[in-house]
Amino acid sequence: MSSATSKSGIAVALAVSALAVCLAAPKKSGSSKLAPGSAAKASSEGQYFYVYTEQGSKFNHYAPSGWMGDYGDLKVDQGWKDNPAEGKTCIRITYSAKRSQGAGWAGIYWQQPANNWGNKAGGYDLSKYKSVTFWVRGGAGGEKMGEFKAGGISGQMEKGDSDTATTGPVTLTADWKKYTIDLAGKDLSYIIGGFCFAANADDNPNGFDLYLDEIRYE
Ligand SMILES: [Ca+2]
Repeated sequence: MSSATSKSGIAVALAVSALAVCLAAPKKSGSSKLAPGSAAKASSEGQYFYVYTEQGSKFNHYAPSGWMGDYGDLKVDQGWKDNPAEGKTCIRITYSAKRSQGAGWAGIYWQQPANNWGNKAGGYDLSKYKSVTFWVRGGAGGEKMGEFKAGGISGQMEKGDSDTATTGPVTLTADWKKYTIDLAGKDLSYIIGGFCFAANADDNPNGFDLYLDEIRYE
């Protein structure tokens, strides 16, 4: 991810983030089984395309393999059991802000297949989905994220993402909140970078704990 790409993405997203980011109360997934013979609607698993729902779930797509910037400042636990948004586990990402690689920022791309920076075939056609949503909270509240993003890997040998959308800067709360990135009008025909977050050390000099859950295309 070049800084130029990232900054232009943030600038565009700032204009729409007020509309695109909506907050909602947590809801537990209930069974919504349809009676036999009713209209052929997707099951609760089928209507969503998950980046992450639970540790080891067969519904997970993409791998949190694309560590960027000060990757030595990051730790990832995909099976954090304390206070997930839904189910039994969420993701905890710890950022130390120690500038291990001298970049002053760090982030992670969820990729398909793992470590795909556009240098190998992969990805998914997500054209039928209208948004990507996720639950997020900070360990203390007040953590400043540079952005959360879908797509945006530019591609090297093969091809990169067909489009991108971002929240722009987000300040976290200690309580779970659901964010929605509107994907209307986006070309989602080839997405190798299903989800991404990035934050910088200047905004978070003491680092942070970041929790994510139920990252999915809807
Ligand atoms: Ca979960």
